[in-house]
Amino acid sequence: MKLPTVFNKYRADIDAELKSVLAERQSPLYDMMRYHLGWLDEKGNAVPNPGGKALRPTLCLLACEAAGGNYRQALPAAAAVELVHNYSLIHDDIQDDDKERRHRPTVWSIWGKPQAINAGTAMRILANLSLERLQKSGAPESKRLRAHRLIDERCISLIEGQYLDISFETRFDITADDYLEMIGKKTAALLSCSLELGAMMGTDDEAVIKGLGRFGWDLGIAFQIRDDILGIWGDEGKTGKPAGGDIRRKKKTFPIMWAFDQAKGDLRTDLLEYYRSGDPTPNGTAQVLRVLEAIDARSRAQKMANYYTEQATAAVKKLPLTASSAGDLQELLHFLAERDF
Ligand code: GRG
Repeated sequence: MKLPTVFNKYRADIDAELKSVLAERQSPLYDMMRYHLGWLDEKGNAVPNPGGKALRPTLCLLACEAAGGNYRQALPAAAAVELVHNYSLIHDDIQDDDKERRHRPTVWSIWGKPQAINAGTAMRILANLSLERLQKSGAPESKRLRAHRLIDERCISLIEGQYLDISFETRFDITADDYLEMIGKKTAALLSCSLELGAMMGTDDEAVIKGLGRFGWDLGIAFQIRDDILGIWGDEGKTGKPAGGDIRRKKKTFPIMWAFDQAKGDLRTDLLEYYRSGDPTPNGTAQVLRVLEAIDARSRAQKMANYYTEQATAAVKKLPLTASSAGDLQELLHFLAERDF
């Protein structure tokens, strides 16, 4: 499965904008960021590494065009959401003790946790400074302030979502609503924000801004459920994350939440035995995989992702969007809910 071509459409502009946000900053602190973003290797040499997919800035610029705007005006907002996303990844890798991301050692595993916290936190602040550039790209003051508020609100959601995610690791009573609240905050909030910001830069029509935000929310839920599927059954070579990693870390992802809801008798006993025990073992992982198979958790999770894909489509169907961008948004949505990496 390949990335849809829309990911290439704005990539050069996104990278150029991100590079210019970091341009005047020479301390090695910023080289940790450049490493994480895939521009440098750990010794500071330039490398041709794609880093991440740049999903959030792509959605931001697409939303701006879909709303009838010139995507260049939204570039500072696109860079801001990518910086927020990457800040959250640097901190998430520290919190989860993950040694690899995007097929490379994580920032903390090279420079240590204290310096990685510095790099992540400074990156979060750079997102605010990037938004300041909206002024130069022609956005009125009111929209710049609104963009700041929206980013701050969604960042708080992100952290609340991360809080819930970590607190769920030791709980066995997570309901579907609890799970949806957690992924709404952890994942959908920033994706929705990316589209809302782009739409705001493209139009004053509140129905379009809200509609694209809603699309982003539902897309975010579908995206996270697919991520949960990959976190258990994904191919390590493709995802860059260890197979079964979410089971070892005792994450309450969709399939596991569903298993706690559905598994009865011996299946439930096996599940509880693993999740109540101390250190995860390969046998324990196999035991959980058997339970998941018995209750058909994988197809149930995919059905749920497909449901949110349909909801996302419904959210934008009636909006007056530019036809080609609306088509690109649909293509992206389906890719995200069905991807294998
Ligand atoms: C603020 C510490 C802190 C955490 C916030 C967002 C988050 C919570 C943690 C990041 C890790 C995580 C599991 C996020 C969920 C969303 C997700 C699946 C991120 C991966 O996004 P991609 O696929 O990544 O867009 P690339 O590598 O392409 O940029």
